[in-house]
Amino acid sequence: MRFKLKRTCKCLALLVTCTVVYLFANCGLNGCSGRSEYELEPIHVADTHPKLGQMLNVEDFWTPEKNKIVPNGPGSNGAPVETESENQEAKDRAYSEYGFNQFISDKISLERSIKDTRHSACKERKYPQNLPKASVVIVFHNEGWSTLLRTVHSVINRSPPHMLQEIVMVDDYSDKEHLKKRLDDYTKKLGKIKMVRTDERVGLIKARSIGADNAVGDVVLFLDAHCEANLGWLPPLLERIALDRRTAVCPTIDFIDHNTFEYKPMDPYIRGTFNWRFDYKERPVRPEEMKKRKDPTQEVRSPVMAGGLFAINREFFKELGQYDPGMFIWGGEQYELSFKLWQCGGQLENIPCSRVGHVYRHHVPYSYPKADATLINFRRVAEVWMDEYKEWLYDKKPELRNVDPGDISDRIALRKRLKCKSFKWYMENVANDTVRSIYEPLRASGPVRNPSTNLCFDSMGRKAGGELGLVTCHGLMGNQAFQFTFLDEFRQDEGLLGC
Ligand SMILES: [Mn+2]
Repeated sequence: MRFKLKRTCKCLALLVTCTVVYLFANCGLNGCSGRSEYELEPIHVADTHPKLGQMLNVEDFWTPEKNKIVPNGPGSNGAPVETESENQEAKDRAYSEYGFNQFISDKISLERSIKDTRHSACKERKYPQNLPKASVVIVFHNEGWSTLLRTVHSVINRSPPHMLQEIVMVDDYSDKEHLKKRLDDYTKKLGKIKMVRTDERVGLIKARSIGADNAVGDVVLFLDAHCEANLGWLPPLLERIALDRRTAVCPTIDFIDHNTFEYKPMDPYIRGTFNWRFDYKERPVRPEEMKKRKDPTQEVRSPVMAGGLFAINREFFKELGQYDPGMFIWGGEQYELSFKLWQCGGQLENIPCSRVGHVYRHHVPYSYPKADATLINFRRVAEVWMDEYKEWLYDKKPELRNVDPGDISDRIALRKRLKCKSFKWYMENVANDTVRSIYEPLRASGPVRNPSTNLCFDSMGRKAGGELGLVTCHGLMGNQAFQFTFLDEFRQDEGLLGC
């Protein structure tokens, strides 16, 4: 998955700092009326669904004896595993080879238990018995043994067997010995595994297309090669697609620490979006929307997917032209998919009750032969899907103007054939309250002053993620200039933060 984590983290950290300051300023110690805990009101209490058959709790879909999850041992229940100082060298080697602490991963059971991070209402909720079958597609290139196989085992152990058609593993030309015969022999014993190998390095996007072409299930479900599917993860995804074949869904992505492999829950009530430099961003559901929600299990409409983990009806995916075959390696494909989903009659949702942990790498440990791949991909997205709004992107990322997008006539023909809506429609109806830009009007800007002390918030020149200071107001803006946006964010100017 292509998270620019460092940068995202810094910006998120600053946002969190600012939000805390903002909430404290507005709500004080007595709490505020923002995001309160839901009343428990499960909506799926019926015993049968008119089309999809008997309704059951996830735990009742299959016999628990078949669930081989290992409850004890290092890392069980998602606990962190520390590296002893004498193993520092092995850890460093693992980082440079894999981009995360594969040394520690190898010490943890391939079938370890993890925390059930779902809201309690998810466990109460019932799901239909007759859901479509998923083909899980996992692309890998020189992945470590234990992270790859833990992904596979977690899918097999935590999916109702009658909902899992197969796991299509696509080896994008790995050269590590453990990913050859040893992997073939191992996965043959597991059953349900289809191994596909490319005969040259094709990159993530093409490898995923190859995976989808080899899938036969009703739904194609993409996962990264270093994930852990959590309890009950599959039915909530498949249900949404069963109810509307043009809905694509993303699980809530939990956080697996790249050093200790600790499994941590993430906020499920978030929406994916972007800025005008095409950095992927996440924004919480607005407080007024949170108040309207009746049920904590309810899906969250999302303008953009993160890209690594999602599920879609296989036929609908074909109708949408799958991944753009003119794109290279990775980067930008999540925008193409998300924009066309929305513009061409589909929709995209994040599902709070479906949880999948993902190891966020420290760095990508291998290089790609094509340095400008992401820029080409961005340019293709802009030219095909964004109409006049492409100028907003080019203003912020001027190097895109000089990139040759290649032949896009097929994609434009696809957009015409599917009678897709304009990007303006997308901006006004889908991404309307999530895209932050210099174009967005502010509610307020200027210094934040306590009149009785004449002290002002001050960034103290610290970078994103640093602590705010409180110093005498100088009235010169600079480090004391803040903005309050219509997205309820309290922040400094985006340009100053470099995010
Ligand atoms: Mn990843």
